[in-house]
Amino acid sequence: MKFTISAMCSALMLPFMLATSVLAGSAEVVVENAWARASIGTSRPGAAYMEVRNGGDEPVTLTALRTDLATMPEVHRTATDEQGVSSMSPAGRIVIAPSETVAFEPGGLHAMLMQLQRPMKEGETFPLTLTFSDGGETTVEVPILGIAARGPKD
Ligand SMILES: [Cu+2]
Repeated sequence: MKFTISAMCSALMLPFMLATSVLAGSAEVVVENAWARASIGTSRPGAAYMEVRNGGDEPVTLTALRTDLATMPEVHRTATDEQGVSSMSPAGRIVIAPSETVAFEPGGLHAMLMQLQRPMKEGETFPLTLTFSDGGETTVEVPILGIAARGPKD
């Protein structure tokens, strides 16, 4: 699955720069292989995974997430310490270098979907919007897989 972006936001905010910014920055970001696991109800947060590729020739910075599925979506990073105990915390801004792909995957970066507004049901999809520091946004439609899924190709 492949989704391309709308750079409408940056175009609206910077009309006078349009001539030079049309194919720059977050407009060159492509989100691929997005997926999420079904949830049991809404009491626990959900998580979504994807690959975010910067096809441009300048760094882009992912600053925030937005979705109608969850009131508080946030980029988290899971880390495992020497004792094998894993924990997760907000990852902050994610800088993606030119031509680089950042993977959101189980055990690493993930889109934490806190305060779910409805259960995540297998077979359904939800829109997830990635917001970048240059004002651009990318919205991807995330398919919800089974509760035990480990990736989009399982
Ligand atoms: Cu998390």
